[in-house]
Amino acid sequence: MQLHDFYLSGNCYKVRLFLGLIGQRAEIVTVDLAHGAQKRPEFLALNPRGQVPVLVDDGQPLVDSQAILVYLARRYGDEHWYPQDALSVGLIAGWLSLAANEVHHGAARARVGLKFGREIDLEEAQGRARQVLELVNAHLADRAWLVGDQPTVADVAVYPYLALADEGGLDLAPYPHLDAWFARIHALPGYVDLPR
Ligand SMILES: N[C@@H](CCC(=O)N[C@@H](CS)C(=O)NCC(=O)O)C(=O)O
Repeated sequence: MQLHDFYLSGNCYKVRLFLGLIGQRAEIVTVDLAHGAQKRPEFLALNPRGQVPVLVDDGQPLVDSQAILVYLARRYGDEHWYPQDALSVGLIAGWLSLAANEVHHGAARARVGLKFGREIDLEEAQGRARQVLELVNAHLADRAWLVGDQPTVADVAVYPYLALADEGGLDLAPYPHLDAWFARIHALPGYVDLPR
C-alpha cells in the first residue's frame, strides 16, 4: 500500500491515524503541495481531483479521506470500525458527510488561513467551526463515541480538524466533552500524533 501524503494535511493525517489504529502500514509518498505537485500530470493521472490523500492498494487508487477510511475499515479493520447494520451505516455516513462539508469549510479552512496564510474569510470559517464544535460537544455529552458504543470511522473522520482547531484560532476550552473524547482517542492502541 502507498499513501500519497502531505504531512500537515489533516485529511492525510486521518488516513495515517486510521492505518495506525488498525495496525496497517503504508509506504508514504510525499506530495509537495507547496510547489503544486498535486496539479502535475503524473499526480492527476492518479487523482484527477488534484488533491491528497490518495491511497493505492493492489494498484488501485482511492481518493478522498472519508472514502479511504471506509475502504480500509471494510478491507482490514475489525467490524466495530464500520458496523454494517443499516442504522450504523446511515449514522456513520452522516458524520462522514459532516467531516467533508461543515468541518472542511469551518475548522479546516480557518487552520489553512492562519497556519498556511491562505486568503480566506477567517471570521466566516471560525463561525462555521464554532457551530460544529458546539454540535459535537453536545452530542458527546452522554456518549463516548459518535456512533454506538465503540470507536468507528466517524470518530476518525471528524476528530483531526476539531483537535487541530486551535491552529485556526479557535478556543477549545468551552467544549469539555470534546476534550474527554480527544483523550479517549489518544488512548486507543496505535494512536498517531497530530501533525502540528
Ligand atoms: N474531500 C477531500 C479533500 C482533500 C483536500 O482538500 N486535500 C487538500 C489537502 S488537506 C489538498 O490536496 N489541497 C491541495 C489542492 O486542493 O490543490 C478529502 O477528504 O480527502
